[in-house]
Amino acid sequence: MNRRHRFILGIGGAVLAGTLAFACSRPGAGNLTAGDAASRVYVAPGSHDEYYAFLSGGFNGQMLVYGLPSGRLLKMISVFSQNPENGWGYNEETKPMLETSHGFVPWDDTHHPALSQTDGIPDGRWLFINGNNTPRIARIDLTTYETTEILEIPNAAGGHASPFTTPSSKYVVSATRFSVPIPNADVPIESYKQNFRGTLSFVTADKPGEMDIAFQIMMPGYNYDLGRAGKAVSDGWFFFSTYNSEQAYTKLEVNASQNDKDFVAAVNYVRAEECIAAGEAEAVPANYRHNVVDPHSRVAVSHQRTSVRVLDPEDCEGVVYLMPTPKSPHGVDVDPTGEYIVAGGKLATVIPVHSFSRMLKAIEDRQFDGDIDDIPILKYEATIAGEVQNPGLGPLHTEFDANGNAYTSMFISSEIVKWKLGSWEVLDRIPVYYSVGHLMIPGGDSRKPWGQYLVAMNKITKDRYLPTGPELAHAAQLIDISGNKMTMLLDFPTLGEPHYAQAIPASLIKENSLRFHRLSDNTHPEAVRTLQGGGIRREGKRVHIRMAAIRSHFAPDNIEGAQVGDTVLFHVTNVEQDWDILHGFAVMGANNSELILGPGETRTIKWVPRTPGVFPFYCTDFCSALHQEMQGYIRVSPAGSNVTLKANLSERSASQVERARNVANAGSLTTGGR
Ligand code: RUQ
Ligand code: CUA
Repeated sequence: MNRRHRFILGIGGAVLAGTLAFACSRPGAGNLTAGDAASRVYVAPGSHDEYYAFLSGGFNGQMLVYGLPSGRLLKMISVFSQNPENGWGYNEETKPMLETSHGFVPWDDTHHPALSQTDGIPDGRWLFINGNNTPRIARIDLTTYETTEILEIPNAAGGHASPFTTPSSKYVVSATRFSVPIPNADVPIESYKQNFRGTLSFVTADKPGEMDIAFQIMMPGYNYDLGRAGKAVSDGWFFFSTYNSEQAYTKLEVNASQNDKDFVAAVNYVRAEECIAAGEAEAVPANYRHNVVDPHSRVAVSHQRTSVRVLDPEDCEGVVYLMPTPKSPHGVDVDPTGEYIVAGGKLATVIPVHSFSRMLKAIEDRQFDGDIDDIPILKYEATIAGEVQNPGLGPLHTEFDANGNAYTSMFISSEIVKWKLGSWEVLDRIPVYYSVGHLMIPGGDSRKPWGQYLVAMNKITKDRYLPTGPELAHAAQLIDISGNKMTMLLDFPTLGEPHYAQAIPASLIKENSLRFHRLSDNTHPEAVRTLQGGGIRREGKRVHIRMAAIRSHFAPDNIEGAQVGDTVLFHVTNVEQDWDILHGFAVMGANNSELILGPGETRTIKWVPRTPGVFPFYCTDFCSALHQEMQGYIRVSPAGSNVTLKANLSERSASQVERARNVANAGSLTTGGR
């Protein structure tokens, strides 16, 4: 038995013997790469990748930017987790971004990146990402590759089916994974059936800085797993998968796997808008935060919100229907035409595909099988378009190419299966290593797939890389889907657990990338614009130091008069106006991280010195040949001392500064004012 087979036995312990026979007899297992795979992912030194790929960071709470086809990691964008690498959530400007109704929450679990869309096609303006644990949605601006806005989702617990955008980016959504008492209350857990409910939140997304809950729809107390907007023919609808229609609250592994079918909830959000306009929604008290970065000062503010509009389907006929779907569905995906709604029943032996036009007809003909909380249940036979037979085991997620093909990830049998929309026949399959969760095709969730590549995001890594102890990097794999047969091109390790990803041709967005922040637009109240612009002042027990950073100097760089018991705030401005010239700032003993300062940006670090002495600070980003000279001292005296407050400002003339900068730059590339 080879390693792969042993592995399948390991993970599939609960799976029947027939399963194993199937997995072991598949042709092609072990055929890792085809002929010229290396040259197809080779991006020569100095050349750029064809695609930006955005992979969520899972339990690291961040977003990762990769180039495809090389699989090179380009950046980690800080979102929900504090990041000492750049001071996100440590510096005073960004701390408000991590405020929630539970206080400061410096971590979350990111799952599903969603590119903004225009007319159902990714447009690369923004990227949205959900926080799964303390439900939140963040907006990342794809000119700065920074998080600019975070909205907390009230009346929810576990923001898993999120954010997934509508074709015009009018809304992104968040459905509660865990049903809870709404509003949350101290009730016995055994009262689940009476007291626990779910919510589907529609969040306005097309106005940067103004994200808000447009409305929530109250739902039965199930678990809501994933969602996709309708598009083209089904524009105006949203589809959510649910499981645990058993409403179990203990040992869900068994108790939530009883029913033969759970549901895909089809939500007509245009109808919801009508009902709300007619006054059918109720304004319910809620406590949640909206955090937003001011684009000019780059200082974040956290706003408290106190109410949310909730719509009960009882008061809005036609807003939600339930489509029975086998069995504990996970993914729900809509094909590029908007006609087919594909579910991934983790425990199902087929891939069920619903038809949007049949669904409309079934609604018209009232082909119902009763209702739940006034939500009609449609007859399975009335909405189903077809079932893919023998696709493999553990279907989870489906994406599409531009030629009418669908690709589904199979968790248990560790493979990607390609099948035809309409005829439902399996066309090809390729093993992946191991236990694939999501897959991603650039544009493969949109009206216009770019196709070409598929990324499999595998949950288990085992022997794919050099071992690094019990915890291994996660294993993504790049597959060429441009031909009839899929070909494995590349393994590339990822950080955290990248559940899902998005990708867009680099040519569409790379020119939008910002090179520096204009100092003249910097409205930060403590910004300095020149080397002489800094200073020091005392406000009671707070000492404010305004400081400029430039190659290769801080101004001021000698500070005296701070005392034990003071809170010292270093407001540092990087006064460079040049691409990729960053400075850092760190002071010894700070219970904090460093600062990293983009060109033209002001950041503040808070330091509470505990003992008298002289403490160095220095630049942490190797900015020039004289980077090691970029340092200074702050003197701290005992409380009540009479040492006067003093900060030396640069006495260097402009020409001296210029000379120092030329020395610093000697031999390195500068990019001028491009
Ligand atoms: S999930 S492996 Cu968090 Cu999207 Cu499906
Ligand atoms: Cu500035 Cu190193």
